[in-house]
Amino acid sequence: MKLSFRWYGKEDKVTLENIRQIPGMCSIVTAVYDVPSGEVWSKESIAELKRQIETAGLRFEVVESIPVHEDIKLGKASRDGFIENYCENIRRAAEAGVKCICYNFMPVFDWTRTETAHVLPDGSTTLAYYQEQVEAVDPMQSEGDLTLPGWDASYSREELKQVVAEYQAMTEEKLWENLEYFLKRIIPVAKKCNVNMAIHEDDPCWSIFGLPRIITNEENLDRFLKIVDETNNGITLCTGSLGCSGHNDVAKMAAKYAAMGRIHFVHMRNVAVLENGFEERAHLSSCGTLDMYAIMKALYDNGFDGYIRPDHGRMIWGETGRPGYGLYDRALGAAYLNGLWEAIEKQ
Ligand code: DNO
Repeated sequence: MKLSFRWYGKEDKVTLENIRQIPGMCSIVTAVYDVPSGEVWSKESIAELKRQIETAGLRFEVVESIPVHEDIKLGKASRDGFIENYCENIRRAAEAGVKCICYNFMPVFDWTRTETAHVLPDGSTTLAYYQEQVEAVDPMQSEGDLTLPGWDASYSREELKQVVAEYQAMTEEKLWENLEYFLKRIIPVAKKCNVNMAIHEDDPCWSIFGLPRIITNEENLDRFLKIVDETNNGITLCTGSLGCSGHNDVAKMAAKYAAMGRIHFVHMRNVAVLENGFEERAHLSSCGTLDMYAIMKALYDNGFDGYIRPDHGRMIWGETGRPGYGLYDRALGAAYLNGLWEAIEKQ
């Protein structure tokens, strides 16, 4: 495994120097964040990221994410231009040495939680999703204060209403068609540039606010991988996104897709699955529902050699910052993943 860590660029309170001191660290995971979805990233911005990262003694091999413009997901006539821009971003990232690009195909809303600072019994705070709170929210109606952490803050309320409305008539099958159209155009480019594309599962892995979501379970991942049956068309195995539904056997999926050589990136995080949703927990298996050892072992036994990063951490030791993306708990997660891997390797 190649240990990696997400960094949000110069504005991130967590510095590259902090990240470099985590044992075993190999690559930074980042993106050009100041360009709207659908546009081409300037070569200068990419080169500057690479320079900063390499100066800190790290590598820049993973991009998370190049966002997919809504017109592509909606299958609008304007999609071809956005797809061409997407391909150009793949080429530019590859030129800078990037090997893996994470993205998702969730309509409008990226990862969704209802609380960003839920207090756990030990006093740490975490991200949580409670179904009754989701049901109490109507993104089309609520005013002002409704911004959840994964959402694209660049939408105004009116724009959000409009784009959600455009999805009202969309079925899952139509979304599959639009995904197919996109993949058939980007994967040949990725292949030529020697970059692995790694789709991220929908988080949570079920429909929210009536919008279709399709990258949600084993059956659908099988279908996804067959659309373009090439190594470059792979996945980000996100244990928390899949594992928040009791229906997904994450260790089984890790084994299966690693054996196929189709997992290029792993997000490792533990969740406690509850009757009415889930809470993110510390990485340690006994802190949540997932068997982190079994997942790591499944990856190891099936020859996984891609990138892996500790996913969301809790806020501990008084740290404040971007929910899920503080330093301390993610660093504890990294140390735990190192420990699991070493033990499995030496067994
Ligand atoms: C949340 C992340 C996601 C992920 C995107 C990939 O913390 O895992 O926002 O980056 O879904 O496109």
